[in-house]
Amino acid sequence: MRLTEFFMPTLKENPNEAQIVSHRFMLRAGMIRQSSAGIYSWLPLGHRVLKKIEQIVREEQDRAGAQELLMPTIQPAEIWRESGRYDDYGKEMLRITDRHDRDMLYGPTNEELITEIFRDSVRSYRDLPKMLYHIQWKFRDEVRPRFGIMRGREFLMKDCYSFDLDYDGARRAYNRMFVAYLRTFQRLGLKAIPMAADPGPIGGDMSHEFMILAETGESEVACHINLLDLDIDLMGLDPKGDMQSTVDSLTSYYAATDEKRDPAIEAGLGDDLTVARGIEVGHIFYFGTKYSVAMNAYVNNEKGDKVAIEMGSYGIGVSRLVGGIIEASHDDDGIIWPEAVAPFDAGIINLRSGDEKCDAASEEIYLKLGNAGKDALIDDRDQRGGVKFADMDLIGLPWQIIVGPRGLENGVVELKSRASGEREEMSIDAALNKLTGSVG
Ligand code: 5CA
Repeated sequence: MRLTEFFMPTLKENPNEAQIVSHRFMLRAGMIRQSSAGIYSWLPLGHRVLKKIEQIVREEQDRAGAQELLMPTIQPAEIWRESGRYDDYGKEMLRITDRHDRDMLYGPTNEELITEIFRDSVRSYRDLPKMLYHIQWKFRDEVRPRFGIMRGREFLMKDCYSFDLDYDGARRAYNRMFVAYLRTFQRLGLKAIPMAADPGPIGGDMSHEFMILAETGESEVACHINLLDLDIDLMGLDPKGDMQSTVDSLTSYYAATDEKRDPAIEAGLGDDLTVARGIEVGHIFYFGTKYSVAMNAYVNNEKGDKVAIEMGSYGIGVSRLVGGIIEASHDDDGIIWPEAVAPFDAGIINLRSGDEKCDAASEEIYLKLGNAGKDALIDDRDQRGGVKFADMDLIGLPWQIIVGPRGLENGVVELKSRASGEREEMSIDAALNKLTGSVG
């Protein structure tokens, strides 16, 4: 992609409305644009990151054995009346009336809809277990939408639902998602700590929130310091195996979100306690038969008895993660994207656009990176070097290749790592080699 063609409306000034660093950088880098309070458009740079995160989330859900489907954003009120949540949900639910005067709503979550789909199609224990998920926009008319896409009114969520015959099955599904979440966040370059949580309006009696620690987190959380750098080999685990021992070892340490904190335990921990602020990037729930009983979702078991399906639900804040990653990975100059979610793999800074040699070298690097499957952004604007450096640092691509007339005379370009700030002069081939593992 060429910067002269790319739609990336950056801002020079810090926007007044942005109170936290992720919101500020997302607006300045032209990743998002506010449409109304808590509702955003995703511009191309932001959209690329959102899609990359979504894809990693999807791969880990698939790997855990969940199947993707897509439910609508608009739901009928009827099923929420069945579960009893139509009134409970209060003002957070955006209620809509269609032309036939039917009560509809913009879904804040999908327990009812998935339970309806499931009960209408499944009769026998042979159809269990199942895990179904989708990645879809949700709407919650939050009292205080803030921090940009971190607490939006419209936001993208991955929500998965598990269906099992009994408690043991449901527990296996919960554990599998628990580990899939840790893997997902690890691949996103994040350290997310599972913490005992309050299930809130979703209900149920077992729930964990996955928190990334950051000063700008919305809530105060506390945990045993050992959780801060626990090193468990998640990648080697059988994704569909029994995860109980892994989950047990992770939950054996004290870790609690604000509603679940226990002053007595915390006093006992002494220096082993860390209190910090956290951003909730995922939340998993086991709620047994809460929805299946209310909505009549039963199957026949092996003996022919009718039993209510055991369920759980598992959410990841996909759009919130974009902000969460920036909160966890930035410096004063801008974003530092982990490679897995960077909007482009590398930026090519052509220090003298219009100069035949600089243009040719930049093009060569761009083409060869593309041939090797790497996505690059060339800054081919007619701008001063300082502007180009600042913008490239702001948008945070992991690598910068700086092409200038003086370097080219000596047959070299500069390769800069955004994370470490280290710059190294090398030949074009050596730079390509370093980024792709082979000369294009
Ligand atoms: N049905 C369950 C799980 S599928 C559910 O709705 N859980 S939740 O309420 O905890 O939401 C799941 C995740 O969505 C949260 O962990 C959070 O990361 C994200 N999320 C929730 N509200 C917002 C919001 N207003 N803006 C951005 N992300 C949000």
